[in-house]
Amino acid sequence: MSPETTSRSVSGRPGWRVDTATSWSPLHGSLFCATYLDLLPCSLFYQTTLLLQGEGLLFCVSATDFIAAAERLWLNGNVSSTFGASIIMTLIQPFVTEVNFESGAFTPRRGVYQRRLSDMAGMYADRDEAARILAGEGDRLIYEVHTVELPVEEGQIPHCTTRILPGTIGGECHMTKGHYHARREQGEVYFGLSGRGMLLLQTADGNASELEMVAGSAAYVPPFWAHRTVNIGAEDFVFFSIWEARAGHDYGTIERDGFRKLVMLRDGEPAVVDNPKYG
Ligand code: M6P
Ligand code: ZN
Repeated sequence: MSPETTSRSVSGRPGWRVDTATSWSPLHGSLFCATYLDLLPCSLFYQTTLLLQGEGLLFCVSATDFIAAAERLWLNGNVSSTFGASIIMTLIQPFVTEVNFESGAFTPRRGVYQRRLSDMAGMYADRDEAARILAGEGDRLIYEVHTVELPVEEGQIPHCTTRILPGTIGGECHMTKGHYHARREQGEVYFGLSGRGMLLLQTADGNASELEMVAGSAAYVPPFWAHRTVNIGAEDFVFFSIWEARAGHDYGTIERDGFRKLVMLRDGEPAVVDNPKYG
């Protein structure tokens, strides 16, 4: 029996197409549902298949969604022992990126985003001073991130460089927004490329840590630790980061509570102090 096929685009994913083929399988009277996701721009390919008994519908846009849907069906007793699934993960071409240790720039240039003072004015302890700088000097660049773009899929390893410009806001050193991983059980590795920085870490249950970083420092961010980097020098602080694709960024918790510690610059030297507004 030749299956009926339908084709549709994936919202928010330009160029992606999903072809769905369904037919009644002669096996066990089950509904055979095959979903193919063809990621055209990168020549990527997923294939997911599932044998369902009785009524069932499975429509997935990623291998992760597929597993979640299959688990739900399994737990709800909608899938019998005829259940079978095969997933072919994304195959992408190997690539190399040249990294400029002073600027953090990637060649070839891939993704870049910038964060300015207006993106994070409320994160500095002295909000009045942040507002004064915005009104006078303008919207200062605080840091920029050079990224590679990879599918958000288990096994992929995103990596990027971050360049934090030197400077202070009300005496507090320029810093990144900072985040927990949405999946708290995922860690990360930072490698210092140039300048002088500090890595602030904390856990939800009260631990805090500060690690100084220079060119050549490899810092480990263990699972469950929120992390923020700070420029404590007079030059740009540039570092390289590597994490697991599905870790995700949870900014909301830090936006709400802040970090336990602040890094101030006093007579050109960093001082780590308690954040009076924490929590
Ligand atoms: C590091 C990594 C990135 C992060 C970047 C900027 O390079 O941890 O994942 O995006 O720093 O930090 P933030 O996302 O907290 O602004
Ligand atoms: Zn992270």
